[in-house]
Amino acid sequence: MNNAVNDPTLSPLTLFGTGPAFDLPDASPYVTKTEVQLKMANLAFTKERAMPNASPKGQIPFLSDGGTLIGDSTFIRAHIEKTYGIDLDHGLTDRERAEAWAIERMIESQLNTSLAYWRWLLPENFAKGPAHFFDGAPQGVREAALAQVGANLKAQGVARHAPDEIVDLGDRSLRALSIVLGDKPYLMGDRPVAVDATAFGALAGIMTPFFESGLRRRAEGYPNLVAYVARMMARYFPDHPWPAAA
Ligand SMILES: N[C@@H](CCC(=O)N[C@@H](CS)C(=O)NCC(=O)O)C(=O)O
Repeated sequence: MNNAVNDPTLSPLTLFGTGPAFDLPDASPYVTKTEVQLKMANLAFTKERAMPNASPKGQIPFLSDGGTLIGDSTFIRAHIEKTYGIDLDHGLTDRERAEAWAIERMIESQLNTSLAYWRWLLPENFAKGPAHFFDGAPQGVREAALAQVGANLKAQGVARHAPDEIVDLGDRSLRALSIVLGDKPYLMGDRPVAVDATAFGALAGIMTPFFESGLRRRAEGYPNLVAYVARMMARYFPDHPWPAAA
């Protein structure tokens, strides 16, 4: 799939990600974020599968805009806003923009590391999920990738805690999101803005019925977050099957 990066027959905007997996529109919360932001921006794009090593930053997502590659979801957002004159936070005050940025940083620096922990370092989740990224790869690649993710999560800090501590820390972010959302349809009000894409990617990734985890159970304890994920799924991925909110 990597050679798709240079395929001139692709439309000017091509998003490279993992593709649908784990009962999600994309396995990666970051790819989901970017995919939703491209939809929010009303930009036509195609989506292709790629491995992280095809990306300029060694991670997915990355975007090709007429052959120029942009890596990292936050820089992709900045690129599309600047290049196409779009403001994904249109209508927000400076203070609301600052709050949205702080919420996004909480999700990506904290909640997503907990998501990754349960997916990769809980053996039964790894076996049914990420292990299959390496089906067909030479012997030893799967084990090396798992060791690398484990080392990354230890360096980041999350994997130094006990499992119940990781759930408790993740729950603090879930609770914060639930309180910020309140009874509004979207995090910052009546309309979805950029941070909703980030939150949706993370929360759907945590709540997918595909994986069992203590974090998923905590997330399911926030009815407004459950309804929010269902609302975002119906809006941006209307054809994707997803459990209806109670
Ligand atoms: N800061 C990056 C994070 C992206 C990220 O963590 N992507 C993961 C998949 S969910 C990845 O490509 N991991 C492979 C690696 O780090 O080697 C962004 O916002 O795009």
